[in-house]
Amino acid sequence: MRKFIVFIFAAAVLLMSAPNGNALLTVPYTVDANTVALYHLDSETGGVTPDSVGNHDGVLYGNAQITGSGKFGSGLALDGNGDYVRLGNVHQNPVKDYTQGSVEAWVNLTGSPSYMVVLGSGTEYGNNWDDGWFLGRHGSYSDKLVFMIWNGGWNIASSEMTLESLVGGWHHLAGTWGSKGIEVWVDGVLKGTNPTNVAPSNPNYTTALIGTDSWTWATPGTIDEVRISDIQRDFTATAVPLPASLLFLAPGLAVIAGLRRKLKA
Ligand SMILES: [Ca+2]
Ligand SMILES: [Ca+2]
Repeated sequence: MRKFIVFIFAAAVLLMSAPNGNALLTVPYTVDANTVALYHLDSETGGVTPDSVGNHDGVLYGNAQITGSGKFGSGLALDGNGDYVRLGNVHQNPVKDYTQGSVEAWVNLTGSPSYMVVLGSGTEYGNNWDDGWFLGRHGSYSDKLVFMIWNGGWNIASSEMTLESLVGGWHHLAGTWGSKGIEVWVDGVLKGTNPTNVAPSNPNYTTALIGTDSWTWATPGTIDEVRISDIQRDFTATAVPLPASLLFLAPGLAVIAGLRRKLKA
């Protein structure tokens, strides 16, 4: 009997510390205190898709459309040529902390062009000057997925993963900047860090863009669940504590075991 109780207790402890994956990557996000903008990309009205925070709705351009095949519900389908969503400057109106941040999206790529931007910011589409963040591939630098921050030049964190390895199927891509340096994440794994603690140099950038940048470097595929935050998010697959009520399982099972012994006796 004592051995049984020890076993149940050990099982309960094991359950409590078991890695359940990052719950943040298994369900759509909800707005929290650090959410600057959040796009579920589930709907659009008159070519405008809502920002769940409510300050910066996105405007669809080109053949961009909301289709039923998103990561969560519907998503944003882009044909890789002239399709994108314009968000405006999400760090103004109201002013948000720009010294640190995170940008992220779910992406199901249908191709892997040499120059491709999932999330970018800077001047207007077609004006050929990025001065914010860049999550994608810059063919002049490498064939890898990178996250870059502009501050008089690009500060690059490389995932060391080719875009080709990410084509087909959903992947969660994220970049962060701040005291932890510049980070690039893929599917809840930190793939690369540049230790430079630097923020984008222009808080008055013209616009953030989904699926492209000012150079019109387009992402072909479907994008979903775009979130911009004013902290460095941690996307690590972390243990999710079980409810404390499960602690009572151990003595409960022990009591049941005791009753069975008594019945047998
Ligand atoms: Ca969605
Ligand atoms: Ca198009």
